[in-house]
Amino acid sequence: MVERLSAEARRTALLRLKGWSEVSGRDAITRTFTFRDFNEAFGFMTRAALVAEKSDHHPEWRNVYKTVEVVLSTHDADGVTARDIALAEAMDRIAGA
Ligand code: H2B
Repeated sequence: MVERLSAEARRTALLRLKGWSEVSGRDAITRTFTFRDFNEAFGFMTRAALVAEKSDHHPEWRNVYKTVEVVLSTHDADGVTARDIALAEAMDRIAGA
């Protein structure tokens, strides 16, 4: 079982993750990615899904045309853990951010 990050550790991690912020009222982080078109947005989701499945850590996300709204939280820990930070970093890399 992974441990939830302390508020301090989460803040430090978020300083490195540009574009990501805390979800209000919930221990989770969020970022909305905007691409040029649906094709790019879905390509991002496809590649991120492979990373998620391989690491057995899955996003909550919503796609509307060229935007992908992502919320990351570790359900087993009921909060943000190092797994969410690692997936956020992988998503940023995939998006070329
Ligand atoms: N994804 C996320 N975001 N949080 C989890 O706690 C989680 C997961 N747990 N993916 C995994 C799957 C768990 O349910 C399986 C059984 O390993």
